[in-house]
Amino acid sequence: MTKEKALLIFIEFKGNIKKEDKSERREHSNNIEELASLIISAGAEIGKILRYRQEKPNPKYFISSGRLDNIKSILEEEDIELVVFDDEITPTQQRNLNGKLNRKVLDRTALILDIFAQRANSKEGKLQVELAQLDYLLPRLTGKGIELSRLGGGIGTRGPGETKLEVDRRKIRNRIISLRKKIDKISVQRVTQRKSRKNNIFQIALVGYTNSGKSTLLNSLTKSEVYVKNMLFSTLDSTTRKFNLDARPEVLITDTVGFIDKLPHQLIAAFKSTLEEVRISDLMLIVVDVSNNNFESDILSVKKVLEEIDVWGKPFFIVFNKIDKISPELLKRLHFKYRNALFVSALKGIGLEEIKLKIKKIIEKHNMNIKIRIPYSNQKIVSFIYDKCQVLDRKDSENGILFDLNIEPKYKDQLLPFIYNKEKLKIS
Ligand SMILES: Nc1nc2c(ncn2[C@@H]2O[C@H](COP(=O)(O)OP(=O)(O)OP(=O)(O)O)[C@@H](O)[C@H]2O)c(=O)[nH]1
Ligand SMILES: [Mg+2]
Repeated sequence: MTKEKALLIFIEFKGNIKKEDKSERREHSNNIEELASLIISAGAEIGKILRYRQEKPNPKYFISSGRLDNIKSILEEEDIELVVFDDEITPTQQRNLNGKLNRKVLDRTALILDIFAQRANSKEGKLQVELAQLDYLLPRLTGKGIELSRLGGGIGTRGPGETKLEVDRRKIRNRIISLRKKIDKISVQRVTQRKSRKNNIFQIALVGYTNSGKSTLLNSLTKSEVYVKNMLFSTLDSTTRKFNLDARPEVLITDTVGFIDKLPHQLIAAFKSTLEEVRISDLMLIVVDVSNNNFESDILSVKKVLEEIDVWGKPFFIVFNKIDKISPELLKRLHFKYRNALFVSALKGIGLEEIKLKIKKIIEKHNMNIKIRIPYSNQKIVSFIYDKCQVLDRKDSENGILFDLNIEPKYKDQLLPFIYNKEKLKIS
């Protein structure tokens, strides 16, 4: 199948840029690269890139109307069938542009939704993407039906939304309600499954910008084979693996969907249950692609999403990944600037031991250290200790077994009666 050719339109609004600010300019060129990767990840190719500056969005067409004729002739000359804007355009602007250019016109949100629609594999992933797409489509429906449908298939018309294009608003609303119900049901099943997992686990979530190397890191740390690709949003579903750390409690690590700047709110809402894995985690590893010039603004975008899903404030540390791609000088500077972060290459296996060590320390800090004495007659509690706690030391004395333990705070009450000497006062 031949690829759709896209015209990428990137508009800088004068209000947002300082004229001679180089770092801002660099950020903008990076944004163009990102939009281009989104288009390629969606399966199209870049026909042409247009970059404009304008005072503010035109209410009717988003872009200044004087440019439309020029754009129209470019579309014809270059045989381009798709127009993509980096910003979110309103349903009215989208309709007006469709009419004027006679091409499919998409914004960044539609593009991201399309990529998600192509990647969704699991039942839950598909339902979530359909929900997000319908949420996006609903305000874009006109009484006459949708302009997109008469412009054929391809990007922006694909996925679960496709067959729904002709149905009316009421039907779509009903479908949205039914999708929410289905997603909630799966989510409840997952909670039950989670409860049945042993409850003495420490859960870690890998979070970060898309393509930062989360799945690669999961694979290297747990010797798994999760799908990895140099493409945006290769992972949509969460994968949880056991992390052999020789620590108590047992550690699980979860890889999940990546974030991006201006991640559509419809997707965040629809992926609530997938993102639940992040919410229930005890620790987040924020994975950052340090070889990307824009990595500092990537961290801010990730923080924004974490705030939006209400998990900012949870313990985390930053893992700067792909250090094999940067110069030793930059690495040195970053070490100096980010003293608490770790610097790794998930691909080359550099720095993985440091990650393990840091996690172990965090778990130990999260736990409590206690010394107890158990009478020989109480075998039940001895088995409990070996099952649930980390035994640092054991001595058999005349009056019972002396344990030096690292325990999770939740087991404190069960072990409290056995604490000996002054520690007893401190802990209670
Ligand atoms: N050079 C280099 N490349 C890496 C490293 N880690 C990951 N990559 C590459 O970066 C690309 C993205 O890796 P993934 O692990 O799929 O990234 P991700 O964060 O899971 O991405 P999404 O699931 O799309 O959000 C792949 O081509 C990896 O091979 C690294 O340490 N060094
Ligand atoms: Mg991934």
